[in-house]
Amino acid sequence: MFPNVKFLTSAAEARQLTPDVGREIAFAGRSNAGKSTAINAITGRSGLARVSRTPGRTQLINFFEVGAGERLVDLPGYGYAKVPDKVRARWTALLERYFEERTSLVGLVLIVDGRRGLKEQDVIMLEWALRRGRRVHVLLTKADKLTRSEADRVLRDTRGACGDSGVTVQLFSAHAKQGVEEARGLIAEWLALDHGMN
Ligand SMILES: Nc1nc2c(ncn2[C@@H]2O[C@H](COP(=O)(O)OP(=O)(O)O)[C@@H](O)[C@H]2O)c(=O)[nH]1
Ligand SMILES: [Mg+2]
Repeated sequence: MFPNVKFLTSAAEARQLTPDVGREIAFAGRSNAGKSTAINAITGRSGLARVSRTPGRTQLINFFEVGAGERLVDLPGYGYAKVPDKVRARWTALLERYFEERTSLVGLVLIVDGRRGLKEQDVIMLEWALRRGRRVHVLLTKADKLTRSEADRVLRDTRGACGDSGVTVQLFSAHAKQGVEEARGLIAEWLALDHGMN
């Protein structure tokens, strides 16, 4: 739990990012994958990141402080078909630059709908993070919607797709409170690491 979590600021462009000091962990995923719900469950604050019924609306990078110099970052969802090409291109550039330049970024929590599995854009995010030495952990969400064998299969397939990259994968359900402690523990561990980038 992160009982002292508080909203810091939103950024629509690179110059609005919070100062690049301390440590932060980014959350990314396709629109509707369950990112806001996962952030709320992990922090233990139900209203923190809004759970949207209209995917693709949140086009901002939202920063939350969980401790002194420690942040969780809610990146805009991707994969939403109705976003105009120009908007999409601008966001791709901002996110790529964020992953390229952000020295306080220790790791990426990639939110993937367990019913869909890893998609091309998820792999792109994962590769942007890995390229600059960040840790990556995948949450396969909505596990409560999967049968045991479906859950086993998506876990195995996702781990297989990640190969020996060091990426870790777990099943997660905010609704069934499955895997929440595991995700929290990992985040606390990443925030405590001396990653030597700044
Ligand atoms: N069954 C189930 N539904 C979930 C879970 N997490 C999120 N959802 C639903 O998935 C939809 C999208 O969730 P949201 O957190 O807004 O996704 P985001 O667009 O990635 O931020 C909402 O209707 C949520 O209620 C879960 O663990 N189980
Ligand atoms: Mg959201």
